This record gives sequence, C-alpha cells and structure tokens, in this order.
Amino acid sequence: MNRKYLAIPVVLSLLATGVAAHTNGGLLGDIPSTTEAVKVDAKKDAIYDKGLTVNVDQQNGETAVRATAVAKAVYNGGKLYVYAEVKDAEVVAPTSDAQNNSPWTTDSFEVFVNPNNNDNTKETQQYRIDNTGFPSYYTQNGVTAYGSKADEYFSYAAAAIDGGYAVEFCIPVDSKEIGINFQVNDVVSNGAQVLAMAPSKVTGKGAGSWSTAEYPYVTIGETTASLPKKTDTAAQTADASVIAALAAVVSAAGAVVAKKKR
Ligand SMILES: [Ca+2]
Ligand SMILES: [Ca+2]
Repeated sequence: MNRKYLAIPVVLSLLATGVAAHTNGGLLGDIPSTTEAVKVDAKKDAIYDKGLTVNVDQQNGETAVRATAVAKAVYNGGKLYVYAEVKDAEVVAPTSDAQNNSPWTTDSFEVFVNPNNNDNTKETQQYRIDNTGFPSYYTQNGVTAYGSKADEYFSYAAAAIDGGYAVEFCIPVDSKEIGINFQVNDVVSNGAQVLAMAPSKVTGKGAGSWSTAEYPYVTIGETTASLPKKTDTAAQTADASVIAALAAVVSAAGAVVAKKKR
C-alpha cells in the first residue's frame, strides 16, 4: 500500500484519541447554576441539596480507603461552591510545620480543577483546606500559596462535625466544562496517610492526584437550581389558613342548619 494512504488511518486514530481523552474519566454530572447566595462558612446552605453530589470514596493505588467524603457543588456568578463533609474516625490536629511546609500531610480535603478539561496538568489548580480551615493553593506552573497567601485564589472555611469535619470552598471558574478531582487526605497519629478520590472511569478506582487525564469531569450551568421563594411559602400558609377558617365557618353553618332541622 502507498505510504501516504497507510498514514491516514494512524493520524485519524491519533486525532480520535486526542479528542476523547478529556472525557475518558467519565462525566460526574452537571453543576447547576443558581442565583441563591452561598455563604462560605463550612455550614451547608440549603441550595447544596439541589446541587451535584459526588461521593469521594475511591482508593488511589492499592491502599484501602478509610476516610471518605460526600461533596456537593453549585455554581453562582463565576464561582464554583463546594461543600464537603469528611468522615474521618481520627482527625489529627495539624502542626504549624505541616501546614506551612507539607499541607498534603494533614487531614484535609482537596479540589483539583483542570479549567478547560484539556488534560493539561500545567493548567490544573489544586485547592486544599485542612480540618482547621488552613488553606493552600498550588499549581505545577510555579504558584505555591499557603495560609493567607491563598486568599487571592479562593475562599475557604472548615468546621468540626460529628465523625469528622466539613469544608467549604468558593473557587473562581469561568468555563462550561472542567476536569475535576476531589481528594481526602487521611492521616493517623502514627503519620501514615491514606487517600480517597472521586471515581475515574480511566482507572476504575480513583484518579491519580496529578494525573489530570484520569480526572472525571463536570459540565457547569446546563441546569439551574433554586429554592422555593419565602413569599410563596407564606402565601401557601395563608391560603391554608383561609381554607381552614372557611371550613370552620361552613362546618359551623352546617351545625346551625342541623340544629334547625331538629
Ligand atoms: Ca455555607
Ligand atoms: Ca485522619
């Protein structure tokens, strides 16, 4: 066969692989857009229950998962809000040294964002909050911002809850589809560490922390989410009261009629 023609299927197959790679990790769903205000305080705003839910319970490598999390996400005006509750049977208070020099060795929760879902690890951004609310932000493109230096990149909060801790993120995102990964860092007092991740269809378990091509992905704002308006609730209550009052009047009138018949 002519070499020129032989090359065509190879090129086509490479193109096909390149085009599909960003979606190979699997679609977790749509993060709905909302106009409801969300407060970054590590308390679950009601709107999160209408958001996307992701179980962060997949092992990374061969070590069985211990701590897991449930993350919920909504999108409002260019900001991705993530609220996660981490179940961790042994929450270890981080040292200042760990926070400032190796924050990945703390009991903490991470969100990785590949902003254009293009599998380019250099564009991937790592957002972390430890169980005391200490933030860290990192890219493989030369940015390391721990503690208050992270303020220019995202907003954050953490709180202790029964059986673990809760974290909440507000992350600027300006695209309709992102590669995303969630990670629980679980340390125990002897210093050992176990990770839990979001599910990846590439690995059948969790994606590697910085293996951006293994990340699952989400769409953003294809759906919307809202809460019932408070005025509607008040009106419904009022309607119910009126109906009850009318029913009482009718019932009373019926009683009068019944009395007259006697
Ligand atoms: Ca909140
Ligand atoms: Ca732990």
